[in-house]
Amino acid sequence: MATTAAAPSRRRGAFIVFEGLDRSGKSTQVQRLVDALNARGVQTKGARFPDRTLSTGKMIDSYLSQKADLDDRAIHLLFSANRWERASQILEDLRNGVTVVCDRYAFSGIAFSAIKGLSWNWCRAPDVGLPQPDLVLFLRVSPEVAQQRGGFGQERYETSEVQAKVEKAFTKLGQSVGKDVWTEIDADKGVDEVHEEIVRRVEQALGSEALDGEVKKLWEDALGDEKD
Ligand code: DGP
Repeated sequence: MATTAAAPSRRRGAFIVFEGLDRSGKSTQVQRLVDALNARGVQTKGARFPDRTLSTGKMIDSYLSQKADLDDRAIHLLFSANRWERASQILEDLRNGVTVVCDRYAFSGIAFSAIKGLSWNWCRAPDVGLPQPDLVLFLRVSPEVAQQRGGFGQERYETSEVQAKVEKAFTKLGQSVGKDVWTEIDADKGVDEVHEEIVRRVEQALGSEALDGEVKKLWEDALGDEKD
């Protein structure tokens, strides 16, 4: 009797997040990774936060371009809402086997608000339950190299003082997230060298057994809620 081979189970896509300071080359590397993965047959989409095309994104854009002032808590919640606006689309793509490469995520959310004196737990709460990245690539750039790459623009947060504080916050975040997810890339190196290093790390993530299972939820245990 002929045996029927079991249908191969479809792996989900990987959720890959880039974090880093301004001038770390994040946006260039995100685009190069999306192109490289698609070229080798890994169906991949790019995403970015803040997503200024969404309704919350328009308010965030006014805030960042200093056309509007908002309470620190209000803007924090708007950034988080901006991520939630896209979350179901990201989840759907991942479940359909599409890899998503995202320029900034909830780690920026904590870093940029915590430096204003808001508590870490308060900052983290609105993002609890978002899709959890399989890999966070933190592009670390030294202040000297960042400066050589060009000055800051006119946006809020684009000062050396803010960037130095944010860098410290990212370092603390990386320690709390764990080395299996958070990985640092030396972004002082040239664009091609950084890209090659990123591809190496991403290949490992794409081979992980985690992609046979469901997408996890970010900081799921953080609130310590009683489960019904
Ligand atoms: P970008 O479009 O990647 O240049 O980001 C715009 C600026 O917004 C950048 O200075 C970092 C900041 N930012 C990104 N995400 C968040 C967030 O969730 N909360 C806050 N407060 N700032 C953020």
